[in-house]
Amino acid sequence: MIQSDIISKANDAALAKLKADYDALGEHLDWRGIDITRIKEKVAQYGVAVPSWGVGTGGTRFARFPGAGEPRNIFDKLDDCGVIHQLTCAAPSVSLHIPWDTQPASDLNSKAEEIGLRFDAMNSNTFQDQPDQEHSYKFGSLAHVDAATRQQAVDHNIACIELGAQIGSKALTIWVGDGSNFPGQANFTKQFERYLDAAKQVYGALPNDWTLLTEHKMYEPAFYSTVVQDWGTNLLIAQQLGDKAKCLVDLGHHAPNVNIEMIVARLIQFGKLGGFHFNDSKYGDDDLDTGSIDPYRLFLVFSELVEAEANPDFNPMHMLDQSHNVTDPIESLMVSATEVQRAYAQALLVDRTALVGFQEDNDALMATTTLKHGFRTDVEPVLAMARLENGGAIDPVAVYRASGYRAQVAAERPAVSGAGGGIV
Ligand SMILES: [Mn+2]
Repeated sequence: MIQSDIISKANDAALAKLKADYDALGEHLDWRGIDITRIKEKVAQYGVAVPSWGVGTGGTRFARFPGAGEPRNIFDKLDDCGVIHQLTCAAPSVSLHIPWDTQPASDLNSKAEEIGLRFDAMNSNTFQDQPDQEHSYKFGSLAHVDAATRQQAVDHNIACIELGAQIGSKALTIWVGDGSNFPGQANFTKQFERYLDAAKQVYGALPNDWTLLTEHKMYEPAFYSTVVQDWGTNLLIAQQLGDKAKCLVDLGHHAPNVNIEMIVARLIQFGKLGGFHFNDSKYGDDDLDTGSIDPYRLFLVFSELVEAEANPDFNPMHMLDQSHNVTDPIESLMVSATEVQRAYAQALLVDRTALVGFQEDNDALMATTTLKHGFRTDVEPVLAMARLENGGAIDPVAVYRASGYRAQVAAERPAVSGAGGGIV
């Protein structure tokens, strides 16, 4: 963790400017009928989960270029996640990936308690083979033609639930790579029937207060067809399984130009939006940093979420899921957590009464201008003030760099090989 005097010294130096910016923004929002304190309080309570695998350098199927001080195990990863939350106060939970992070529950719990983090959704892995595994997932897992392979995948998912139940998790996220690479290779209908049958077995093992999140992805690793390829198939799964099954929307898992915010609205309308994986993309599922390509789309997604906030039962899970190939993962995740918070704050600023009026009057221009007014507002002083008051850093990246954390862990954690592809 970062020494508190490093944070307070940097905050002291930046405080006068922040106060001036915050007061100016407060006055501006006051003219718009918005109480800045209310926005700050909502932002301060907002948190996004960090994926344990995100603190390691990612890679592509061509290469991986690891950075210094790569985490060696889940305990190193939790240390890095602790730094992200310490400085941003926006990432209070970590999502584990099994079997990569498998450790005794008591050890995971004591480490999480030591650094002040909680555990978010569990993630199963049936898209690669483990050394001790009896049946290969080369041709699929939950939808495999072989019953024993399907059973192995079901058992693995149930083991994820059992570990998760001991560490305070309340959800299992399933993403499978099952699909095909050639027309005719798989029977679409039979393959999906096998998937549903296996998923029902996993669902049957779910505790009552848990959610099963299924994640769709258009393509990769199967490049001709994928079993859970889009939100339509995902919704069918959630409807078939039951009330505890909901859809997870990964922003990178759609065709280019797809209207993701509208998919979000549809899933909300029918009570089937379970959660998000935030990231950004330019062409395909390239897992770029959240908000780095299309922050307006992120804002539009949050605009739908803010509208749904009035329903007290609406509580989707929020997680970052992106691959860091050329940056320090801690820096990327800190910036991304802040970008998600920013989109939320901007969406809170939209005058929804005025927006409804313009929609009813078919005034397209004023409706879109009203919506965009939220996006155009620089909310950085609100975010920074929320961080400061929660004990974080006004400028997390600057404090992180000044702390020397990366050099310190690089001295303790041996360099790792760059061979092999990373998780993407
Ligand atoms: Mn994802």
